[in-house]
Amino acid sequence: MTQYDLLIGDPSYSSWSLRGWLGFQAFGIPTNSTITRFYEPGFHQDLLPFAPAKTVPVVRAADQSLWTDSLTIIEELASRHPEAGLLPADPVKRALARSLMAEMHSSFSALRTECPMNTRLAYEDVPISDALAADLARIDKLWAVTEDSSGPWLCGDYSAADAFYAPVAARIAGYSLPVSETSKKYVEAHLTHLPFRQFRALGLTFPAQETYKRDYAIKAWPGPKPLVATATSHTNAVNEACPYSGKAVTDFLEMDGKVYGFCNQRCRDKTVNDPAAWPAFMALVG
Ligand SMILES: N[C@@H](CCC(=O)N[C@@H](CS)C(=O)NCC(=O)O)C(=O)O
Repeated sequence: MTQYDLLIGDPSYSSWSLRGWLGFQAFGIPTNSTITRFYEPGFHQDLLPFAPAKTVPVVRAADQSLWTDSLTIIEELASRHPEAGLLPADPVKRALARSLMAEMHSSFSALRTECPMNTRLAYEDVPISDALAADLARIDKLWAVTEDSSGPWLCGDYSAADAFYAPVAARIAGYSLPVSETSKKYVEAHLTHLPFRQFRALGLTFPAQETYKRDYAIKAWPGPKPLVATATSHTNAVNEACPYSGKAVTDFLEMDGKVYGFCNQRCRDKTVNDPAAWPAFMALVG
């Protein structure tokens, strides 16, 4: 039994949900996640068990505490699971991580409004307003800390600060926004980060919502090109148990001439969308 029930919005569009979801997924903390969709009648119904929350992400913990904001989710997880490494152990880096998260939480309104997250599509030739240019200049300044870091991340190892900036990276990639070479490398690190790819692959299992589409020239998504896999009606799978749940297989995909089974359609489809994003599936492929 998981200790946490997490409700998130559509993974293609819900940037705050990406932050909350990464707090669990990128740090190996199990959760029972449910996805709800905006602009659909079920949204308010799905929120009821989390009352009085009115936005996602939101968590109900086994102790019945309610975490109604992505910053609260990250801070609660960091307090309850210090071993998971959401925040750096080093006090100087931890203060930096917290400062970066707080600034993300309270700033960048031009970027948020003008470039809503949409990981289904990438655009080019997007107009840059003065306010957006100012947000991007500030982001370049903040992300310059990666020049002193041993790896690609903001505070040493991947931390909650990086989870917080994942949707910013998705927007910069998706709208081809002009940033420094250092920032480009940081965006690239997010695009290849497996939990980020998993969230995107999960989003692609839902139908697109037109309201998020913008009228700019479309280009290919700039992340790694997924391996080629297709859903199939063939049932001669190499595995009897689903790589994710261990349950009996009912839905199938074909890759490199072999058939693999899953215990439900969504898990099959998220794997079709980016097979290499899912280590449990790739372990089966060998
Ligand atoms: N500050 C909140 C913002 C949450 C938020 O605005 N979530 C959006 C989805 S990305 C939402 O639930 N919108 C639905 C609504 O406002 O009705 C957080 O960090 O979690």
